[in-house]
Amino acid sequence: MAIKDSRNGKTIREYSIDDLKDAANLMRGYDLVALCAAGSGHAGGTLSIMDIAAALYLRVADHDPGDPSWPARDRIVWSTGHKAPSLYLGLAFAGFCPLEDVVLLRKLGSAFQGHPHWLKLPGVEVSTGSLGQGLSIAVGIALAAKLDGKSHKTFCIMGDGEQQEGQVWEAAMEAAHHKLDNLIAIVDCNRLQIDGRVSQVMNIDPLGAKYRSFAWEVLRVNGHDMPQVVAALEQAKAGCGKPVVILADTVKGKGVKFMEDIAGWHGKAPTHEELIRGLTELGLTERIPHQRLLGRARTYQGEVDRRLSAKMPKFSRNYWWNAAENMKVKMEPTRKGFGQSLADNGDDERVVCLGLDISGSITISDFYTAKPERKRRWFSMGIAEQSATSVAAGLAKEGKLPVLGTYGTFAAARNLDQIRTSVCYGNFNVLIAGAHGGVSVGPDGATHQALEDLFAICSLPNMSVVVPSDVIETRKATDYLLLHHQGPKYIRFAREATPVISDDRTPFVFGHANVIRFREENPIFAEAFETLLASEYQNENEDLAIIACGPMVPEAMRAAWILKNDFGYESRVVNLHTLKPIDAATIVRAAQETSVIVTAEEHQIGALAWRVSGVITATPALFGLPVITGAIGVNDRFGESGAPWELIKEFELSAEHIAKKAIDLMEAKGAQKAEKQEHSLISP
Ligand SMILES: Cc1ncc(C[n+]2csc(CCOP(=O)(O)OP(=O)(O)O)c2C)c(N)n1
Repeated sequence: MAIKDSRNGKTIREYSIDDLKDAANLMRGYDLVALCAAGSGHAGGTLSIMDIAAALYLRVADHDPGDPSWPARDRIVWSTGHKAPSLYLGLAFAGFCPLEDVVLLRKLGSAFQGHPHWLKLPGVEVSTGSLGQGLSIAVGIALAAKLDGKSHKTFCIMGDGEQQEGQVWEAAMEAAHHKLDNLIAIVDCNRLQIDGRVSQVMNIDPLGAKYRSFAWEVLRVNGHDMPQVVAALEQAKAGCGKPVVILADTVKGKGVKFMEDIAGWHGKAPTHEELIRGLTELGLTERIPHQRLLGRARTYQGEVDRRLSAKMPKFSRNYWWNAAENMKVKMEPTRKGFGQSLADNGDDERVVCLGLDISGSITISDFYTAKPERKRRWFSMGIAEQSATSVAAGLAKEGKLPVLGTYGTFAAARNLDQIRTSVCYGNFNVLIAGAHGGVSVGPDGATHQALEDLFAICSLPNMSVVVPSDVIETRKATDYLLLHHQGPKYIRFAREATPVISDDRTPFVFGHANVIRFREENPIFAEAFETLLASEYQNENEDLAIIACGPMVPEAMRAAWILKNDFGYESRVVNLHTLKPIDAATIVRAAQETSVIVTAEEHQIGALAWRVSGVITATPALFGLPVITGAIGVNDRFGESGAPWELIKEFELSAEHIAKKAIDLMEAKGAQKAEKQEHSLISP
């Protein structure tokens, strides 16, 4: 059992227990370097699982680094996708990829995505990141092995917080029902998750008894005692006629004292100074060439910067955010406006908030932070988006005003049927926050970048949808949706700090767009523009309209500035913050009065673009009128790891791309006009 040459069955290298201990220690050191170079990632959970990763990849699993898809290999599924660096280091130490490449973790274009993607790196068995799915995939792989009469084993690594996902238990039932004695689950029981102790966020104990009652064999080990870990893995691999789960007691942040057992180190990377402290504790400052590795990461980053800069549309000057002496803008994350509103309005006894283990980051915990007495109306649901959605429907049924939120992908896709049937069909007053929308989530990568949520959500009858453009508008939108709007409602906001383009006086009327016009350059970006409620706006015969939502509104404004300054074009920027119900009148006016429309959304193209096109094509007043349209958005592609603003450039979502699209459309408009004139000259 080990790393093999599949051509002749020979073991490439034998690892003794001491070798494994040493490898695990080194892997911890390389992990810290990679996280430090990335500037983000998950220190706590990667350190807690490292002994198991070393034992599995270097001694217990049969696999061949020279032939990653060797059919007889054991399969290892990382359901706990955020521990990807431990997977990468397992592969690197086993020889699947160069060890020094792992330092490219989370960088744009790197094989070492924030969450594992099997199509990018040989040896990665499946793509994961949305918790709770891996055990089901492992059941499928194990079933296939049974069908094909193969004897390899399937391992599945999960977290203890992850046990809160209902799908884990569906898979556990399936594994026992189908007598999958070739399936071995491993749970990293470090007793912490994002919001705190697992026992407090959503108790999963007694975990062993639960698996036993599901007809699994249960082994319990100290996950940092290498002989115990190896013995348990080997015992499980030998088989016992049932699926086996190894519950490994571990310490989050293991090996680095200042990280150990601290929830705050869940999703945090060490600074350079912390890296050196960590490596010193691990006794690795001399053994790991950390400076050279960090240099390699910087060189790679330099190449990324050059490539992105080369692909950006060019104008007479650099119009990027805060690049000029004037037009300065303040940046603040839109999500903060959500928390501010919950803090402001939470005294209403009807308001109840549901925590989904990402509460600080999406600011939903601001509901009770300054007013602990509100905690009785705070329900921690653990990592269980589907059930929480239906629970919210139940609360609403009884007259409460429930609020729940998590990453947009998990708040609007994973639980879509629950939103559809429990919430929308019953027309309940549930406010769902799709946080961290768009590619600007950054280095977590594709699995965490909600790019399709608005398609499904906007299609649901009874649902209202708001995508506010900045932190202030997010607060106003939440104020309205929370207390005044009847029925299901979805608010989508971003993670990254984005330009603040409004103030308290700026109008926000649900269902009614704003028109924003560039007037003249100003020391303050927002003051260079005038914003009016669309229904109060008088036509100024602009050349084109840019219809945008969310943080693409500031980009559209910047595009209007570029278009005026470099090309003399006047643009009508429409902030279509309410996607549903859509402000058809404002769209129709923009089409009639400008005849050129660019849409801009941080989403797969269509949530905004097709809804706008739908209004245009269905409006009799526009029949036969030439309306030229173009769309800026993600073009039928999954997201990627990278820095937020890099991804805005990579996915062509910046003001520069909007301006370029507008120029192309203006050329088309000019060509159409010329053709018409020619026609009228020829045919008297
Ligand atoms: C479906 C889903 N919901 C939420 C998240 C966000 N998330 C990432 S890690 C994590 C906590 C995981 O806790 P645990 O399984 O205990 O892992 P560990 O503490 O060992 O890192 C959460 C909620 C996610 N990745 N997937």
